[in-house]
Amino acid sequence: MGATTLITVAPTGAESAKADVPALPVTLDELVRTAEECEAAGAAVIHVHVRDDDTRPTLDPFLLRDTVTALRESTGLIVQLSTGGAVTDPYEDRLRVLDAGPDMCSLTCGTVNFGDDVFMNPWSFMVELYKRTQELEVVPEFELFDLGHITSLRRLLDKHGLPYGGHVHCDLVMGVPGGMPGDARTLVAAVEALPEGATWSATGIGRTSLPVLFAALSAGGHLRVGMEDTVTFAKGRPVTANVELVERAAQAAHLAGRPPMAPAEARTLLATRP
Ligand code: KMH
Ligand code: ZN
Repeated sequence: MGATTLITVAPTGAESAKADVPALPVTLDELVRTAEECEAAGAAVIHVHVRDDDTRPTLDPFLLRDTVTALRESTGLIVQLSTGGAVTDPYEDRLRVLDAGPDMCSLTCGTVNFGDDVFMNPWSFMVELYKRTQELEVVPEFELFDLGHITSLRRLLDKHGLPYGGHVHCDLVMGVPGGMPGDARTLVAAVEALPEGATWSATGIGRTSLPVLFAALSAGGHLRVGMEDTVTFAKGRPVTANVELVERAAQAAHLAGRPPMAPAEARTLLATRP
C-alpha cells in the first residue's frame, strides 16, 4: 500500500429511515452539501444511494443521473453508485444503475444474510453486472461481506478477466449480522486471501466501525466511513453529520502516517475513466 489513505464516504445507505436519523442526507441538496464537506475533510470517493421524495430508497434512473451530474459539478469526488440498492430491489433495476454513467459502482461478490433479510447476489447476477462494468468502462469496487466472497471474486477475475482500467479494488464490509465479524483477526485473514495486487478498504458496521478502522490502518489498508455503516459516533452519541466520521478517519490516517489521498491520486490508483 502507498503513503496515503483513500477515504470513501458512504453517507446515506438504504437501511436507515430519515425519521429515525434526521442527520441522514436524503435530498439531492443534502447529498451535495455532504459531499462538499466530506471532500474538504479528506474523502476522495463517495458511495451513493439515493432516496425519493418520500425519503425512501430508490434506484430511479433519472434521479441517479441527476445525482451523478450534481456531484460532478460541485465536487472532485469519484462518484461510486451503489448497485446493491435495498434488499428488495430487483436485479434489472440494479443492473440499470450503470446507465447513469458513474465513475465506479459497487459489485457485491455473493449472497449474504443481512440481519433479518437476505442480500441477494447470485453468481449469474455478479457476472452480468461485471460484464456491464467492462462494457461501460465503470470501475467496480468489489464488496466483500464474507470470506467466501473472496473465492467468488477470484473466480470472477479468472473467468472474465480484469475490470475496466486493469486494477482490482475491494472493500471489506465487516460486522453485518450474517457476514464476517468486524475484528482484526478476520480482517487479516481476509486481506491475506485477496488477489495479488488488489488494493482494499474496510468498513465496520455499527459498533465494529472503530475496531475495523484501526485494524485497517494498521494493516496498511484504506478506509470507508459514513452513516450508511454507522449512525453512532460514540456510545450514546449519535452522528450529527457524515463529515464528523470523515474528519475522524482523516485524523486517524494522519496519526498512522498515511494522510488522506486526494481525489486526483485516487483516480490514478483506481484507474477510473479520464
Ligand atoms: N443496502 C445493502 C442491501 C451496496 O451498496 O452495494 C447493500 C449495500 C451494498 O449497501
Ligand atoms: Zn451501499
